Formats: sequence, C-alpha cells, structure tokens
Amino acid sequence: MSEILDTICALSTPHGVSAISVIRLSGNEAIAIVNLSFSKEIINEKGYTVHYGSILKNDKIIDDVIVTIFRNPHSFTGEDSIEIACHGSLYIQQQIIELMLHNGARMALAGEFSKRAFFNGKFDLSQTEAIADLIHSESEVAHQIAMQQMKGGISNELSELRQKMMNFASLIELELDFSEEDVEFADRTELITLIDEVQNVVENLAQSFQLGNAIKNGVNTAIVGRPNAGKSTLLNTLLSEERAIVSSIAGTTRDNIEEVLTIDGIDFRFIDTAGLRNTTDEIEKIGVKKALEQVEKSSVYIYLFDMGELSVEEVESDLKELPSTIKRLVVANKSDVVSESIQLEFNNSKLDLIFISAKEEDSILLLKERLVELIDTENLSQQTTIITNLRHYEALNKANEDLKKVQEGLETGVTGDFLAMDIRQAMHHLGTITGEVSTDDLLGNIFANFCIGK
Ligand SMILES: Nc1nc2c(ncn2[C@@H]2O[C@H](COP(=O)(O)OP(=O)(O)OP(=O)(O)O)[C@@H](O)[C@H]2O)c(=O)[nH]1
Ligand SMILES: [Mg+2]
Repeated sequence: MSEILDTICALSTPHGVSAISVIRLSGNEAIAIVNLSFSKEIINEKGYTVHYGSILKNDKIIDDVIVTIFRNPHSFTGEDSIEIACHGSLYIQQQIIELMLHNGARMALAGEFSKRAFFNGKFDLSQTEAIADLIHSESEVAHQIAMQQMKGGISNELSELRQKMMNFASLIELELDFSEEDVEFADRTELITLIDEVQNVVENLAQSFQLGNAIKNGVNTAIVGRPNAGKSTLLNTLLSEERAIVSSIAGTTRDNIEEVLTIDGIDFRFIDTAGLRNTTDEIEKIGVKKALEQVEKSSVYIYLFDMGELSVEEVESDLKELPSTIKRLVVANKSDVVSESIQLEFNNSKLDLIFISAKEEDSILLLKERLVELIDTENLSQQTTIITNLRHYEALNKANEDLKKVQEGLETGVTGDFLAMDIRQAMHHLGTITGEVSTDDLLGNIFANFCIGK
C-alpha cells in the first residue's frame, strides 16, 4: 500500500534534447513537492489550472516553466498530479528531477503511472495495455484499433456477459444448498442460450487476433513462383526502387529479401523469394527451401507466374503444392508481352487471377487493392473489436475451452457443482483480460514492459 501512497516522478517525454520536456509527478504530495521549488504559491490552486513561474534551487533559477495541476480524481492516475513543462535540455531535466526527489518524490518505476490509473479504476487492464499500443501505433489502422480498445472495446463486449454468467453460477450454487429438495433455480435452456452467446463473442474476438496481430506487427506477404516469373521485378515495382536484382537468368534470387510498404494504413512486409523449382545447385536448393518456409510463416502470399511460360494445368499443379489455408493472390504476369489468346485462355480458366505487368507497372494498383481486401478490413470499418494482444488471445482461448466444458456438462447433465465450477473458470479467464481478476505476477509482467514515465 505504501508503494501507492508515495509520490512518483519521471520524465514523460523522450530522453534527449528537445524544445520542451515534460516531467510528471503523481501522488498525494505531488503539488506540495513542486510548490517547495516553485517561485509562486500553488498549493491551493484548483485542478486544470496552468501556472507560469520558475523552478528554483537555492534561490537560483533552474528554468522558467509552465506547471499544470490535476486534482484527484480528475487526472490520468486518479491522484493529485502535476506536469512541469520545462526547456528540453538534459541538464535542466536532470536538475528538476533531482530537486523533486530531494523534495520527497521517488523515481517512478516502468509503467507506474498506468498502474496507478488501473488501481484507481480509471482504466481496466485491457485499456491500459491499449494506451501502450496507442503510443506505439505507427499506422492509421493500428491507431484506430488501439483507440477503440482504449475506449473500452473489449471490456464492453465482455462485461455484460460476465455479469450474466455470474448470476447463473450463483443460482446454480444456490441449488446446491437445497440439494435435498431437487429444485432448479437456474433455467437450463436459458443457460444454454447464454453460453452459446458468450462462446460466439469469445470466438469472434479470438478470430480477430490473426488480423489484429498482422496489423500491429505488419502483414508478412511472401512473393513466390517459379524462376523468372518476375517476383523481384514485382517487389521493385511495389517499392518503386531497384531493391532486388532482376535478370533473365533463372535462379537470380537466392535469399529472401524483405521490405515494408504501407498500403491503406496496413504495413505489408513483402518477401521476395527464390524461384521454386527442382535444382541441383546447392545454394539455389537452400533458397527454394527458405522460400517454402517463408510461405508457411506468411499471413498472406502472392503466387506469381509468367503466362508465356506456364499452362493453366501447371499453375493449378503449383497451387496444389502451396498451402491453401493461407490466404493468397494468384497473379498472372507479363501481360505486356503475352498474346491475347493466351490471356483469354487464362481468363476462361477456373483460376481466380489478377493480370499484371510487373515490368510495365500495369494493374499494380488493382493488386494492392486486392491485397488489402485479403486482410478483411471490413471488420475494422464495422467498428468491431479487434484483438491485437497475445495475452488477451490466450485468455479467450482458455475461456473458450471452459465454455465447451459447460456445454458438454449441460448435454450430459452433470451436477450443478461441476457446471458452476466451469462457468466460474471461464469467467476467471475473461476477467484476466480486463483485470477484474489479476495477480501480482500478471500485473508485474504487464507494467514492467511499459516505459518509465508512462
Ligand atoms: N515483359 C516483361 N518482362 C518481365 C516482367 N516482369 C519481369 N520480367 C522480366 O523477367 C525476367 C525475370 O525477372 P525477375 O524479376 O528477375 O524474376 P524472378 O521471379 O525474381 O526470378 P528468380 O529470382 O530467378 O526466381 C527479367 O528479365 C525481367 O525483366 C513483365 O511484367 N513483363
Ligand atoms: Mg528474383
């Protein structure tokens, strides 16, 4: 508890020289501690007020600053807080922090401001984690997801269901007290409906992780195909730079080449690979193996082929060799030189193709559009909650297993005590997401990954 009563202090802007830096203090004594070194009396000032003055050390001015006062509970942490905006010299930052420590503050630990916000009920755990994601978001979509999460996306989806489950578990437990009389307070049909409903939400959230994770960490997109298909040319065209070596010699690319390109706010990490073929060249062989491994690791892939070289059957047979569970685009290349009759043949086949010329940059925009469609961003525009956090994903999967046990229990008619136990177990796992259930270890792990000053 004393940990919470301390007043903490940290630099909240990046270390280094800048025009302005912000030093933040939070805790009961935050305002009094700054007051000790401030040129004006601010001890009784109201929250949301801003004061211009000097920070003094032994009557010497360290800096002219602006301080902003926040009064409990109307602050980020829910405590009395104060922010000192000073000039961003390393010397000034250091001097002011030292003064504050001398006046009675303590250096904040990593994530400690956020931890206090959580303990004071300003945010639940998933929201606190979303703040970290928000700070690290680098694309429009990642930002949108983090923002939605911070506003309580996942908590809203789960809290009502959790409450209903709690009611059921309590009713079932009440039945146990009357076990002699063989009564049922908890309507089993209603319970089945509820569990189905919860499971639906949980599964949808868990499924969104694939997309969420791809958006947060970039979408691995392998470009594969036979030698000379034009894979390296396509990479260069997408990037608008001569990144990979292009030549008419089959087997030019030996090692994977990665580059990131942001399309419609999504980071695609394109990986140009060695052409797929049976070869006796040892180095090329390694390249082919690496290419296939890369496809397995990708979230989506582009299979590219030269229409002038392959028949419809050959393309179909190549596609059979490649994983069908991973989303892919099948792209017919060299439309600039291949005869219309050949193109027509491909067009009339059952293959779902995009026709491009990597070299002449034809239909590259269409290719990009189709890539974005693969990521199923419709989910995003509908404002559904997208899971981006591995911890949440794992908790959802565990909850789902418990829910399956409840369903099985209801089918086989197990006794109430088992039902109630499984329901409570599912609630426990859902509760770890929002932090309604938490352990010191869990919290320690989460906040330790935040930076100091956050
Ligand atoms: N006409 C035409 N030529 C192309 C096109 N795309 C690629 N090429 C040519 O095809 C040859 C092979 O291109 P690359 O990009 O090196 O092919 P790759 O698939 O990377 O080949 P490997 O690395 O050997 O597997 C080069 O001579 C390119 O100029 C295209 O759209 N049209
Ligand atoms: Mg190549």
